[in-house]
Amino acid sequence: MASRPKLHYFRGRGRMESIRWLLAAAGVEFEEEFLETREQYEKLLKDGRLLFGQVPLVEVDGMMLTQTRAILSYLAAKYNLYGKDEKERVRINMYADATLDLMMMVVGTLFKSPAEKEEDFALIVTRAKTRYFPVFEKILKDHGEDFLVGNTFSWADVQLLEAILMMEELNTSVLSDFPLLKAFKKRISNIPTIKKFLQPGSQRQPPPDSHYAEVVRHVLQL
Ligand SMILES: N[C@@H](CCC(=O)N[C@@H](CS)C(=O)NCC(=O)O)C(=O)O
Repeated sequence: MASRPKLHYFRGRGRMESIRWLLAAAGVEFEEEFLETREQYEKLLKDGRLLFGQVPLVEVDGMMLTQTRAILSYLAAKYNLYGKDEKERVRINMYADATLDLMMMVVGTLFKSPAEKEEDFALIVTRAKTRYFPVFEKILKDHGEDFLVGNTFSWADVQLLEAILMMEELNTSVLSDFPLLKAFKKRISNIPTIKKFLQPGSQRQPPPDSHYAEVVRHVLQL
């Protein structure tokens, strides 16, 4: 039996959280090694495990994978969450890239002051409501199906739900003008693997706090 994927990252969301979501949605058990000290990070560097000197790092199938998007697309293909042909895959890529862009805006506020964060969060919510959510609402409306692509559960659905929940943490009424996204959220949240991941005690990480920011700063010597 193949060994479980092993994730190397901080004990927090950052760029690893979508990878956790995807594995959890696929029903795949994974191990995690949390970076808490500079020494752990230097060891990964010294052992040549970080191709570009950066995390996330995922050990899977005898490979040391880095670069978030590459890792996500490999796992989506491996666990059959990546459509049935090239045309479906390119749509999944577009939708997943869009939601990742949105979520990376939140990740980018980690070291900002509370006042700056508040300002950024307001802009991010506006961006979600004007650039991203109308598109996904229209996609669901136009094809009238349960999932974003090919009426089959895919990486795009997993990541859209992750992004929706993240935006709701910033503004509880962010979905008020998007009835189909509300229904989508409910539907995808009820998929058994996702439902399990949404329960307390899962490997899902909470929003970042000041301790998390301190650890990242210390480990990366920022
Ligand atoms: N394009 C890379 C960026 C990775 C990245 O910036 N990782 C940060 C931690 S979240 C890092 O390792 N920074 C250390 C550095 O750049 O030296 C990805 O998407 O994985």
